[in-house]
Amino acid sequence: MTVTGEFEAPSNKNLALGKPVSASDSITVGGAWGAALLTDGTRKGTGFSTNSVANPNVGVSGAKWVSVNLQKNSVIDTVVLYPRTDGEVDSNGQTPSYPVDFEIQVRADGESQYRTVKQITGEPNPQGMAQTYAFDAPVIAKEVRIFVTKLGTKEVSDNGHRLQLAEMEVYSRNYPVSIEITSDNTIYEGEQGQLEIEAILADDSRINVDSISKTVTSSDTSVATVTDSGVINALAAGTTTITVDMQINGFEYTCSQELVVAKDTTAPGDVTNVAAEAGNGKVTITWTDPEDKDLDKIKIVDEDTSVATVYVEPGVETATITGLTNGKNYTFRIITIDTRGNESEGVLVSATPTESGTFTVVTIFTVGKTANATKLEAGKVLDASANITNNGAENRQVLLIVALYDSNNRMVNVSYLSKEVAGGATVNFHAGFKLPSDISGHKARVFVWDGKDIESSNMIPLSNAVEIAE
Ligand SMILES: [Ca+2]
Ligand SMILES: [Ca+2]
Repeated sequence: MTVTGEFEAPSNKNLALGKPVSASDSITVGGAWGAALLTDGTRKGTGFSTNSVANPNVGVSGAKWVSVNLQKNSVIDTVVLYPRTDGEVDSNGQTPSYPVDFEIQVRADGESQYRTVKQITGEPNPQGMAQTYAFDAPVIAKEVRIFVTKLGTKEVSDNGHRLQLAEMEVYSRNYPVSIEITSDNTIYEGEQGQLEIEAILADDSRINVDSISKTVTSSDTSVATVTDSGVINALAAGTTTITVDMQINGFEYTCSQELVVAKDTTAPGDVTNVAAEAGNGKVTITWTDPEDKDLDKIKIVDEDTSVATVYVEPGVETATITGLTNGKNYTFRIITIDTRGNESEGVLVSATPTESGTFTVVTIFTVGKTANATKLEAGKVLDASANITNNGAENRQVLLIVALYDSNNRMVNVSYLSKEVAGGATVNFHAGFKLPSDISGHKARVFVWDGKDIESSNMIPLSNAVEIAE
């Protein structure tokens, strides 16, 4: 048995045939001229024609153009233009109205601007012969436009110059032979991926064909689903086959790829730049998050498990742990967790909350005759006017202290007042002393200590310390 059939070679398919035509302007003369005649398959005789202009140098602003809409994104690399061959000639007996300076421009679906793929200047008279224009490389395009800035010679009997063509054809000479999925074939559970597809051309080069419409399916949608635009949602660990079916230039192409959805067992990186600042019954921890994209939470765990675990969202990079016991050393482990629950080893940080935030000290210093002094002066009298506020609710018996320290940080002079300060109250404390003749490396501090007198004080600071130095 003999089977005969006709196969159209992809490289010989005229993609413009029968497709809609638009133009800067065109004339219609029944049976002779009209825009539709540019793609009607008749390569001889009359065809498409613009109106006439007196000056053939129309430039960009007056450009004459004609465009074929291929109606879907296609892979193209060649345009063939057929001049009119109806016997009319110019004054030299040559073909009239064939463009001289022009660009071949293309536009893909969704693009607002045409882009130039070939520029032709000073095109010689075609003398009735078809002219082939091959691009440097194949492109994806839906519309193909001939954009003319200089028109050809005028027909003897015509009033002016026109753009006239008997036919326009568009080809994919270096045509797609097959398609291939080029995106990763492994994706983590819970993640989203984007399928990427390339066409392999007759000369083994490749072109990305993501912008050409396609049907994409997943053989096991419990493992991963995929949309026709190629968005993969990896749902559960396992294997599925992704199949792409697409039409390029009217021919069917298909390819499949096994996609592995893997469980993510890698924890995010640990936090960095960790610091802890102790407060009254609290510790404030700061850090820098790791860069991991799947970072879900920061978990702060007390190593003694005496404090409830705290969870912090990425980007916050700070947490204040409250309700802590003053004087007790706490060690916290700062752990990073990803969206799959993988936890990092963690980073340890320690701090001891103190009551130092119970009182607030605001002091104005006077040194000699200098009010609002900012530095000590040898032999002068230092006077500190301190406003001391009890931030707590309880009345407290405390020491209000002005102390002078030498360069070895030894207390060399001190004035203090033992006082009960009511909860919420502010007291003014005025104290001072004459500074020694040598004050190198000295500093004076104003602060609050726990206790009734210097001898019995446990020296636990209850306030900030205000300082003035040499
Ligand atoms: Ca035609
Ligand atoms: Ca991970």
